[in-house]
Amino acid sequence: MRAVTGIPAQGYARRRRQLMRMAGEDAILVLPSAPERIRSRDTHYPYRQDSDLWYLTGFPEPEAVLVLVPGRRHGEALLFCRERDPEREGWDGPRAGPEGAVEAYGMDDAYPIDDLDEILPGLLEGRTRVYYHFGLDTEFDLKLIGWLNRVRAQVRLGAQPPHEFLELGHLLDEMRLFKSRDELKLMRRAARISVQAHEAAMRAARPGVHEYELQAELERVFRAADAEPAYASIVGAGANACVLHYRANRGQARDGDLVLVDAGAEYRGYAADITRTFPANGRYTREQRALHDLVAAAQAAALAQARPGVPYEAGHNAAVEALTEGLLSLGLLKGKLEKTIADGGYKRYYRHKTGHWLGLDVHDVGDYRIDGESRLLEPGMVFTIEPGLYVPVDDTSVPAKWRGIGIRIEDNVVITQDGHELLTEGLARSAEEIEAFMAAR
Ligand SMILES: [Mn+2]
Repeated sequence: MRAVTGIPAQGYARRRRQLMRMAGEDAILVLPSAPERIRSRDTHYPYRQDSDLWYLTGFPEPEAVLVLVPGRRHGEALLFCRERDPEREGWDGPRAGPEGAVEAYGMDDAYPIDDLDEILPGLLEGRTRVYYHFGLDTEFDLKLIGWLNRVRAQVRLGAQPPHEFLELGHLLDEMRLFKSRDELKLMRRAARISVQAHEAAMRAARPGVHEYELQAELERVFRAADAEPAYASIVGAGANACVLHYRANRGQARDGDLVLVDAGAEYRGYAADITRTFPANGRYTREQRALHDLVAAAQAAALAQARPGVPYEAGHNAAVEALTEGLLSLGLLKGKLEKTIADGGYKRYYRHKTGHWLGLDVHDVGDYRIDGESRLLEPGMVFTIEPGLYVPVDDTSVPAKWRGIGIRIEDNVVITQDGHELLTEGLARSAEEIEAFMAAR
């Protein structure tokens, strides 16, 4: 059996060693797989491995637990997983089994998941600190407490139970924030697939098209490239574009409507996250064009801040300033620039932040602020830049021609040694480029 993860086995081993080094010799780290979730009665949602477990093993199966025991002489990286079972495998597909976990996934040792109860208390005994992600999986939290209590019950016989419990994310989130060369290869692939998907949606756009038809175009391209949606694809025509997490995708684009598409592929666990807003008929109206140009200018202003040493928040601040300036000059807002920014007047049309970390999770892990201050950008950080403007359809404070226009432009960047690389390069972005692309379909 062969692991299909996109990262060489040594890459996972290196991550595990780094994590164990940070945790220290007297620690133990416990990482359960994501639980399977029932969709209805006896059918499940498509299974998605827990991002942390995936990051450290590339192991795709449910009912698994990774236990890292730094410095343990008989093996540091242990995986508990389902045993081979020809009868079950006939229904659900092949399992690695403990043998495969060692051979294909490079574990030091592996055991049947059913032995966890018996073995884990012994592994906890003598360790000072437990790293674990508390509160994510209540059922597993209780099991872990049970195993700890089993060790505690042996104290009079000389057992030493752990007495420090630490949030695993303190160590792991920081590692995941900085993408390696192997990870960036997968993220470029996810981005490229997503670019092609957005192009397919633009090609299929026309007055009268249903939102779900465009969703089908996007997801056809994802699946054809061995990828899947990294999150529920958003396809919002007309005023539906103003609903930030619109998911119904049942509306129909009329002639003259814009269509906002926020969709990204997940490839080997890594997400892309792209938004484009294009006219169903291929041509922006004057007002749509004015707002699209403004959002594009805000995105360019934020992108100019994407380089090492600059505070992460500088991008958002630059976008807010550009948007506010533009809204004032178009007459959608009234007042002075500084005051409209300071008192948040712009939030009437721009309610969200300008981006987020991107990786195994679409809203990836990692602190945005450290000791109350925006952290500085460093090479290897990947994030989105996604300013937008949304004029509510019932906003009577502005002329009717502006109402119901929602626009967002979102791209993905990685910080490099001397600036940034745009992962989503090549997809028509400005109003001009989008009109040209749609005219040439
Ligand atoms: Mn996003």
